[in-house]
Order: sequence, then C-alpha cells, then structure tokens
Amino acid sequence: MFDLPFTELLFRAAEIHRAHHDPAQVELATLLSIKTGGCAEDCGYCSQSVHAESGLKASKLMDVDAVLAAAREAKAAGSQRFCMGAAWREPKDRDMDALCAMVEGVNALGLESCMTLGMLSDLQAERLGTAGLHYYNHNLDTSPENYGAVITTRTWQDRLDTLDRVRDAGIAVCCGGIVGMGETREDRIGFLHALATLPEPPESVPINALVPVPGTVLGDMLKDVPTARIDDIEFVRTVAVARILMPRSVVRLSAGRESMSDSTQALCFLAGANSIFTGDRLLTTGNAGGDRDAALFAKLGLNL
Ligand code: SAM
Ligand code: DTB
Ligand code: SF4
Repeated sequence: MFDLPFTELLFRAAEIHRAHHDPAQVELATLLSIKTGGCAEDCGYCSQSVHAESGLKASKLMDVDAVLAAAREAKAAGSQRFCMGAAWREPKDRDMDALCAMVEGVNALGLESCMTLGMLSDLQAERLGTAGLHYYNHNLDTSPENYGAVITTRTWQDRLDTLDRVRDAGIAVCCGGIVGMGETREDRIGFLHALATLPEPPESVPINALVPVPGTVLGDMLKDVPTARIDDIEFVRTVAVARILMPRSVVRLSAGRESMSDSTQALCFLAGANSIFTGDRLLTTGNAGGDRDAALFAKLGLNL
C-alpha cells in the first residue's frame, strides 16, 4: 500500500472511510496532563522522562476537583472526549481512588473518558473498568524491531500485556504511536501491521508526528539531522494505510498538528483521519488551538 501512487492510495482510503464513517465529522478530544514530569521511563521522544534534560518541572497528581473543572471547560468548548494523561511508568495503588473519582466525574458530565497512566495490573485495569472508564490509551509507538531504539526501560511485550488487561477489563483500547523519529518506512509498516493484527484492532488509533523537544534524545536528533523529519506526504500515506487496515477505528491526528499546514491536515482528513486534539496544549507541548481549528474546520466544511 505504501508503494501505491499517492492519489490511488488516498482514493482507496477515502472510499473505505466513507463506507464506515461520516467523512464530514471529526471527533474533538481534549487532553489534560493530570500528573506531569518525573517519569522513570526513558522514552526518547518524551519531555517528561527523568532521563531527558527538558527543564520540565515535575508535579504531583492533580486534585479531582481541578481535573473536573478542566473537563467542564472542555465540554463547554465542544469536546466529546476528555483524555487524562499521567507521566508514570505505572500508577500506584494509593492513587486509584482519586483516578476512579475522576473517571466517574468526567462521565457524569456527559463526556467520554480516556486515561493514559502507563502499565496497569489486572486489578488496576478492573478498577478503572468498574468506575466506567471508556478508553485507555497505551501506544505501541513504533515497530517491534525499532522499539528498543526508542525505549529501553520496558519491552514491547510489556505493552501487549497491559493492552490485554485493558481489554479484559472491558475498556476500549486507544493505541497508536509516533512517526518522524527517524524510523524507516519498513518500521511504519511494522507499526501499523502490529496495531491491525492485535487480537482486536484498537477502537482509537492516535497517529503522532514527533514534536521535537530540546533535551530529549529524539528532539535533539531532529535538530542535528533535520532530514529525519517525516515528509508531509509520507505522513499522509501513514494515515491512509492506518485507515485502510483499520476501517472501523477512529484515527486521530494527534501530536505534531501545530506544525502542519492546513493543506496537509486537509489531506489527512481525506485519507481518513477523523479525530483531533483541540485546545492550545497537548500534555506539555503546544497544539494548533481552538481559533485556528475553528477556521480550518469552517474552511473545510467539517462538523457542520
Ligand atoms: N506515560 C504514559 C505512557 O507513556 O503510556 C502516558 C503518557 S505518554 C506522554 C502518551 C503518548 O504520547 C506516548 O506513547 C507517545 O506516543 C506520545 N508522545 C509523547 N511525547 C511525544 C512527542 N514529543 N511527540 C509526539 N508524541 C509524543
Ligand atoms: C497520544 O498518542 N498522543 C497524546 C495522547 N496519546 C496522550 C499525547 C501527545 C503528547 C505530545 C507531547 C507533549 O505534549 O508532551
Ligand atoms: Fe513516561 Fe509516558 Fe513520557 Fe514514556 S511517554 S517517559 S512512559 S510519560
């Protein structure tokens, strides 16, 4: 598929998109970092790792009330899903009561709840499922072959194990990854193939383009080797192949949108992307933001 002429690939992806989704509708999701920085993992892209020198100040888990205040704002701004992210290798059992209260509070606002907290034990997944968590985000990030070049403090199998626990707890899976980390096209193929051949395809597939953060291994690599940045057309191809391989999933145009032109984003929507993160911030980095998104959606006739 990656070798198809670009227009042919896009046409096929758009056809499949139309067969399973309304092509004029794009889901809006809002992110909140509920626990920032100080993470023990060494993910080479991440500003929040203790192994990075990004200058980010670590903070404690937010209060439930403060999280719900942010959720109310997201709801008022038109968001459908509220994603709470924590910079943890895994949650501590003592945090579970507060996390479950956040899930219940977000659901009570009529939002879909999503969390991404790192690895989960069986019991933790079960507790989140019982609290009513709709989605759990846990990315495979890259191909199995490239995984060890990006992260060394956990394995590919660790990721699969948590994904199984999430499924067993009856929580829908949000699983994707990052491109533009200097990986090969083979790696992008291996990454998408791994997602599509999970026991069940993920309900949500976030495709992130690396946001280069100074002081992280991969952010600094991109500064030194600017040619490693993913070409826009190759990024759109990745979205199109994701759409074709996972026809029913929601494909989210995630990090990296801020530095994408309107035209590239429009091509992504044509290729089958049907979700974005709204707002001015992702977890620790900037995002395209409400005004620019509203103008783009009006220009493209989306969500009318
Ligand atoms: N700590 C949890 C974990 O890693 O599973 C949850 C939060 S983590 C920040 C969620 C995802 O954000 C990562 O898996 C990665 O795909 C994405 N991400 C993190 N930093 C990024 C960056 N600089 N550019 C693009 N995507 C990034
Ligand atoms: C995902 O795949 N992308 C989101 C969400 N899952 C949690 C996070 C993007 C983070 C971008 C870097 C930052 O803001 O720190
Ligand atoms: Fe920690 Fe998640 Fe960042 Fe990796 S991506 S360092 S696990 S916060």
